[in-house]
Amino acid sequence: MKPIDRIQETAQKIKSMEIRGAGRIAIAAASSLKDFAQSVDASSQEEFDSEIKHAAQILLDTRPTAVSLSNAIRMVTKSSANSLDGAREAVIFNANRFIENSQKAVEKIGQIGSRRIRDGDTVLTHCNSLAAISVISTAHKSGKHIKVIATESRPRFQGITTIGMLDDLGIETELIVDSAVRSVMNEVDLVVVGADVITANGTLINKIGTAQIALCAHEARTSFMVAAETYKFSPRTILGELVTIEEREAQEVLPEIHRYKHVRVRNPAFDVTPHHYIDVICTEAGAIPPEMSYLLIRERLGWEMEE
Ligand code: RI2
Repeated sequence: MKPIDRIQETAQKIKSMEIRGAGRIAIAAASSLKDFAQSVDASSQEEFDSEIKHAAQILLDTRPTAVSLSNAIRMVTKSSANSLDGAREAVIFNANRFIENSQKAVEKIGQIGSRRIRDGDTVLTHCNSLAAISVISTAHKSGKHIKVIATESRPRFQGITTIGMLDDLGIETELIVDSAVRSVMNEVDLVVVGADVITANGTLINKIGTAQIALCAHEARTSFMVAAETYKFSPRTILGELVTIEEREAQEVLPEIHRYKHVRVRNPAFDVTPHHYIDVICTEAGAIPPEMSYLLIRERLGWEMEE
């Protein structure tokens, strides 16, 4: 298979959600760019740079919301090399560093976030987030007895992946339909969710249904935690850019849609949770109030976003 075909293959897997989860798509993009840099033919640095740019664009065009993808690609392709070999090595080095840091970040988030879970707590989670599961599993491994309530997360049922992972770890779970969140909220001590994007003012963009859960938690005075690596924060929102919410195909919600003449299915994959419903964002750089997102972006992700 040609190097660019392997990029196309990874892009297709990200698009179809065979590879999914904001962190996992970022790692997949980094690792496929590394593989591409190692194998693509180029006779000059200019040619190599333009091949990498082309490959990066194919990966970027897969899913429009998760900023992890564009942050990962920016971090992996950034280089000040002035030779062909140097440019190749830079991509390989950056990709390895990104993947390693990202795995370490999930571990660190687990250590930080799990301090907020007490022995005997009931934790509610939505969708399937490795960062959120790290918080839960670290609490469990430290000997705290916890119960997890997981939503199904229609239409793609990522909640089933979550209960499978927690079950393998020996953690007791209860599965609920998404609309049962209010019915159980009074039994919940803490909600923990992941993030697809966090904006400069601490607004969260995450799996559809998250905003309703946050609203419920707020009304019930239940703590709401976001677990997110720092590369889930969006530098472009400092420049005023709005986050695009991915709208996926109708068949995910209603496979028999072709039977109806006057029905349109709406299938936004993500929704927007205002920062005042969020108690804390646990990152590998520490637990921060959402209002500190602007500073975190400046400090960790920089300003130069024009490229
Ligand atoms: P981690 C997922 O998106 C969910 O919205 C989840 O909360 C988020 O990515 C973060 O997941 P999707 O790919 O990076 O299922 O924490 O649409 O694993």
